[in-house]
Amino acid sequence: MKKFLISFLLCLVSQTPLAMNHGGMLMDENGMIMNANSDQLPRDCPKISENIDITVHAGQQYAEKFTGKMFAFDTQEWQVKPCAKLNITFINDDQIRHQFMIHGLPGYLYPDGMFHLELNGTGQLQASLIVPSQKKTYLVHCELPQHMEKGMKAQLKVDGGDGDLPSIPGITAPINADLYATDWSRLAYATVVLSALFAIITVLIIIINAQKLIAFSLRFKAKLTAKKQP
Ligand SMILES: [Cu+2]
Repeated sequence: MKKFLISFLLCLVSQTPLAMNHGGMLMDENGMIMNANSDQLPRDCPKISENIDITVHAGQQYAEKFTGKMFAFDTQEWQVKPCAKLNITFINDDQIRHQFMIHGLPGYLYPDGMFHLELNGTGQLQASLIVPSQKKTYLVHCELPQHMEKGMKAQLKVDGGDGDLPSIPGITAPINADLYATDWSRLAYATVVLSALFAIITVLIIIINAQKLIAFSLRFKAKLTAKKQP
C-alpha cells in the first residue's frame, strides 16, 4: 500500500506541467503570454513590412515624473508601420503583478482582440505580434484594478494612428482631472492663521490712522499745487 501511494504521488508530480501551453496561451508560475502571433499575417497584409524590437519596462519608478501617478510604463507611445511585426520584451521592475495588454486587434487572429503579457512580479517575457495595415491607435495598458487609472496606460499607433487616447501620462490630458486634497498639517494651519492675523492688523492700522492718512494726502496735494503755481 505504502509503495503504491509513493508511486502514485511520484506519478502526480511528474505529470504536473511547469508551463501550460494551450490555445495560444502560455502560463507558468512567473507569468502568462496570451495570443502571441509571430507568423500569421493579418488578412490585409501581403507580407511583414518591418521587424521592430520593443523593450518595455513596467514599474512604479517610471511614474515618478508624472504628478499624481503611481504606476507607468517607461514609454507611453510607439509608432509602427502597417503590417509591422513587433517583438516585445516586457520587463516588470516591480515586485507586484503587471500586464502589457494591447486591445482592439482583429478578433480572427487575436481572441477578444487582445494581446496579453503578464508578469506576477519582477521578471521578463518575450512575445511577438503582427499588426494589421489599418491606420489606427491601439490602447495599451495594465488591466489590474486601478493600475491604468494610476498611470499604466499607453498607445500604439499604426500608420500614424487615428488620434490620441485620453489620459496618456505626459501626452494627453485626463478626462477627469484628479483633485488633490490639501495636507492640513500644523504648519499649514499656522501659516493660514498668521496670514489672516496679518491681514486683520493691516486693515485695523489703516482704519485707525485713516484721518492722519487723509490729512497727509491733502497736504501733499496742496504742496504739489503750490509748486505748480508760479
Ligand atoms: Cu499593473
